[in-house]
Amino acid sequence: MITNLQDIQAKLNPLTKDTDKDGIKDAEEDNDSDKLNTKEEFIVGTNSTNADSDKDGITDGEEDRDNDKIANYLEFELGYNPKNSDSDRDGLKDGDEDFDRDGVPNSL
Ligand SMILES: [Ca+2]
Ligand SMILES: [Ca+2]
Ligand SMILES: [Ca+2]
Ligand SMILES: [Ca+2]
Repeated sequence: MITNLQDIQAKLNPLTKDTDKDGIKDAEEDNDSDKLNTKEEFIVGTNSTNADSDKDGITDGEEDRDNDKIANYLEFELGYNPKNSDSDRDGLKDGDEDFDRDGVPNSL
């Protein structure tokens, strides 16, 4: 049996090389400058060579795939799940969580 994680890692395996030899692995490259690297685009399900995969004028990084008021690229930065509006399943949406505990929700 193959788990989702193993599946993802297997597909990413070829991306561990550094094709353009700039010191950044292919998986970490952001080829289309949409704030998501290749690995992140793979996780979100967007095109790593197109900054606006669905052509709606919003770049893949700025899209909010799970409608939790946090842009995809920020979800990765904060360690949230870009495909789950409540990553820690505590009933509070990621955008309503207060990551840095400054009394202001993430989305503001
Ligand atoms: Ca993209
Ligand atoms: Ca878009
Ligand atoms: Ca989320
Ligand atoms: Ca939560």
